[in-house]
Amino acid sequence: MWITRSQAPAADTARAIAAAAGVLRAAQRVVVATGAGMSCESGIPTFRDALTGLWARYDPEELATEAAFRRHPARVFGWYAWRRRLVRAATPHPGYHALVALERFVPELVIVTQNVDGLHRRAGSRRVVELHGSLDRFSCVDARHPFPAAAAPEPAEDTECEPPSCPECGAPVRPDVVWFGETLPAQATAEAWDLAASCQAMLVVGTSGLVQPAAQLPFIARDGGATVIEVNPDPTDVSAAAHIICRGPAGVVLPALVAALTEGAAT
Ligand code: BV8
Repeated sequence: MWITRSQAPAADTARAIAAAAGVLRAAQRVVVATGAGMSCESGIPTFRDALTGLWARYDPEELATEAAFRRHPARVFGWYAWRRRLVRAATPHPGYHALVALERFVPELVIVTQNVDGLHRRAGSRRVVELHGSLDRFSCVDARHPFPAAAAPEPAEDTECEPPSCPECGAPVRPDVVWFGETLPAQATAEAWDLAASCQAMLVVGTSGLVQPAAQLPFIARDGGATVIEVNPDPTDVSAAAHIICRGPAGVVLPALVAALTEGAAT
């Protein structure tokens, strides 16, 4: 694992990383809670930044809700097709690979993500809990009959795109993501809440902590006695729950964390 001088974290962040490594070294179960900030060094805009170009004039609730899809199915389906194309063109940055490497140092490591881009799995992380669904799955909007992703239209340019119809019931097909006002998948939620309440350490990477109920996880972990470690270049609503704060980008801090654990293991 190499770190160039320009990528070396600032002194106080280096101290925070050393402290975080100490906590991770002693932990049996570690949860890594990630948000859109984890993906942006791979060129995937954060949720709010995804409202650019054709989509700039809409607010999230106008694109990521069932009501918006029923009102403007081609606009919403087109937005998701655009985001799928962005994700397909992206590659996991060193921070993702560092989380895969971290599995060697921790008996049990689980990623709990708000992201729908599938990059953790693509990087090779073994246990990933997707709280808000995935861009790679589809189902019809009424009965949620599964629909093969390979049959989902994907226009080459940023344009509105009519969703296909469900072969079983004829209803329009939607991406299998959790829209605002929709409840999270029951199994993923139960697993995430259980893991948060029983882990010894939680790494919170790249989330503003604004979207509920996912934003509760760091506080559940803290109340459960875990050490909460935030990785984010900016302060957030989660910072209040954090014991250790690593102010820096995921693509720099996470490799530095693994380097500290590797050095520690060598001495
Ligand atoms: C629900 C999938 C039951 C779709 C998404 C209580 C109070 C207030 C509001 C509510 C509440 N309960 C429910 C709500 C409503 C709502 C909500 O929370 N609204 C917010 C906006 C106030 N929640 C819901 O609707 C949830 N459902 O509660 O159901 C219910 C039902 C009806 C009525 C009541 C309750 C469903 C929420 C899920 C919505 N779906 N995604 C899609 O992607 O299209 S949310 C989506 O946006 C993402 O999945 C993610 O969760 C969120 C974006 O947040 P972040 O990931 O945190 O990203 P953000 O851009 O905000 O921040 C990026 C961070 O990264 C920043 O801090 C930045 O500094 C940092 N960063 C930048 N670069 C880097 C970095 N960090 C590290 N490295 C870097 N390089």
